[in-house]
Amino acid sequence: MAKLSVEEIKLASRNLRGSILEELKNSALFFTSEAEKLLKFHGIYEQEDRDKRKLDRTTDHHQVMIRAKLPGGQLTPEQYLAMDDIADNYANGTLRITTRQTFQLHGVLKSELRETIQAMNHALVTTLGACGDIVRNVLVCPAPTTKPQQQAVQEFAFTLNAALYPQTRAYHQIFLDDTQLIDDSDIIEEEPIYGHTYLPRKFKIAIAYAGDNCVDIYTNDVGLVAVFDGDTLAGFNLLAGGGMGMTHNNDETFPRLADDIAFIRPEHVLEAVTAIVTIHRDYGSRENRKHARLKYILHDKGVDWFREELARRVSFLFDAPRPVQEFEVYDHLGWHEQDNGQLFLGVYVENGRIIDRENARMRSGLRTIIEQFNLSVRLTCQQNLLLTNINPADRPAIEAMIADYGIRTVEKISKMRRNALACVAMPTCGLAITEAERVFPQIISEFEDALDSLNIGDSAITARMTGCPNGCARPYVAEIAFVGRSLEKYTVFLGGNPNGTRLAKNFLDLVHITELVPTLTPILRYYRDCRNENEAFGDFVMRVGFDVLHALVNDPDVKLATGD
Ligand code: SRM
Ligand code: SF4
Repeated sequence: MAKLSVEEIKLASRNLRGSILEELKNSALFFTSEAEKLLKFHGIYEQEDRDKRKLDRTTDHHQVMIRAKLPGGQLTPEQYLAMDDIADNYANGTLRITTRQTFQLHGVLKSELRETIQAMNHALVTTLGACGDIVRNVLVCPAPTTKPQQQAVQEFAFTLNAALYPQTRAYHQIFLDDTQLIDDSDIIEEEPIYGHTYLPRKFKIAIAYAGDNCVDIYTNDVGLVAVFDGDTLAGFNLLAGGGMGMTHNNDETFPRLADDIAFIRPEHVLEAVTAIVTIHRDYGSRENRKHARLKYILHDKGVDWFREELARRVSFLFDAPRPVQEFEVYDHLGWHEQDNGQLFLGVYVENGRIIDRENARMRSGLRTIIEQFNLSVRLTCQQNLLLTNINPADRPAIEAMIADYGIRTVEKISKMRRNALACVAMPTCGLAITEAERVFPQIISEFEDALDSLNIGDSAITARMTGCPNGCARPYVAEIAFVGRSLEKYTVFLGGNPNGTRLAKNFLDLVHITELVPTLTPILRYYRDCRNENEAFGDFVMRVGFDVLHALVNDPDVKLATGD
């Protein structure tokens, strides 16, 4: 039988039901490919442990990854502790903070999938819409605030999440409600925004405060940049058409930064964003999934067309985007005062993996601190975590516990490590061509050695690594990026800027993992000698140009205007 397209599967699925329920009841170790496609909408990816598969091809190694949907990355202490329990009871004993402010669990078995989802929902953590062709987790700057106007900005993550939530009861019926295991084929809910085939592809929204790009706003399908008049929230600069994913050797796919579209008032946010979602629904390609993101509509039809189409779909007039201050990126790590007299502590989590290792028991440490001091948690888009609402009197005790558990404080790591991001890649990601999360700490150590030997160890260069070109760690806005290309080889991108507002460019292809840092070391030396005052590495790269840098890489002794 011919394989169904994703569009056909969605259409026939009765609002994302398909055969998931029947398949959950059978004893097969994995799902059919149709069910697997629908499971994504429920926040579930079927995967295989690729390490185990390599070692033993005679045994089945299927498992699932589950992604929570946590607007703004916010968790109560109870929710954090529940997720920590679930990681032990059903998953691989780790919690993985994603680049979009939420948690993933890896290694859950099909036979325990329903129980796992139920345990999460019991803690009021849903997974519906965390993946799939739908609006994903809505990002917002996680820094805690009690200022009403700043809170209002953060609230939009919840408002948008609720308004763009799918109406289907499939999730509830399949995973949660034991009394409803009935044939519900006649019950098809209205999906007023999505329709029965949902969106052509995923759709991502982020909210930032003007001046702080901690959410990488320009890489989202829709970005909202909060603009203040004094203390009052005046409205938002609306951005559209950002995205990172590309495919090697396919020029029709490319990373793209969002365009500045308009300035809109707070009361118009919901209407404007919903209208953009419907533009994607109606104009996104249903034939070619590689060309189905909103960014390609903007690229193909142009920003003027997009503005006109948006104007046709909303009931208000919008203004031109307002000029705002330049972005910086605050990672919110370390100790900070909240504006209510309490403190928050940003904890660095290497590549987002909360795990107990021999000399650093981060998972146990965080669990104990959160439990003992009843701390709420916020996850960040840099894969870190904020412990919030800390009584200042508890600070010494928390500091002592952090030290006892071997958790590194931000003062103890280099600026380069602090800024680094890597995607999950091996062994769970089915699309990974190379390693990322598991090797990047070592690559950063090599960078640290190289920078130290050049006496520029305090350089805050932003470096990111992904195991394939899909761009899950947003590599194409980093100053240095390594993107998995073939076995142990990477494409090197250079030239993004520290505030995430410029795309990096393809600098070198097929560089072996052992050669990544040695290849770039002559450029780091040249940077040390020839940079302007306070010039960032990415800005330097763009100023001197790739021709010069290629010459340097080909012959590190080439005569350039260097100091040594
Ligand atoms: Fe991603 C697919 C992991 C953020 C672009 N991403 C995947 C899958 C599900 C692989 C798959 O389809 O089988 C990965 C699961 C790996 C695993 O084992 O856990 C995966 N993506 C991740 C996470 C966990 C990376 C991380 O290390 O944190 C991030 C989860 C975010 C979340 O909580 O929702 C993650 N993915 C991103 C981002 C960054 C962002 O959104 O800010 C991007 C680039 C932005 C964008 O969407 O353009 C991104 N992921 C992709 C793509 C390429 C999409 C495209 O337009 O071409 C894929 C492949 C696909 O969808 O076909 C993908
Ligand atoms: Fe997997 Fe590629 Fe995303 Fe990394 S960038 S998690 S390898 S899909």
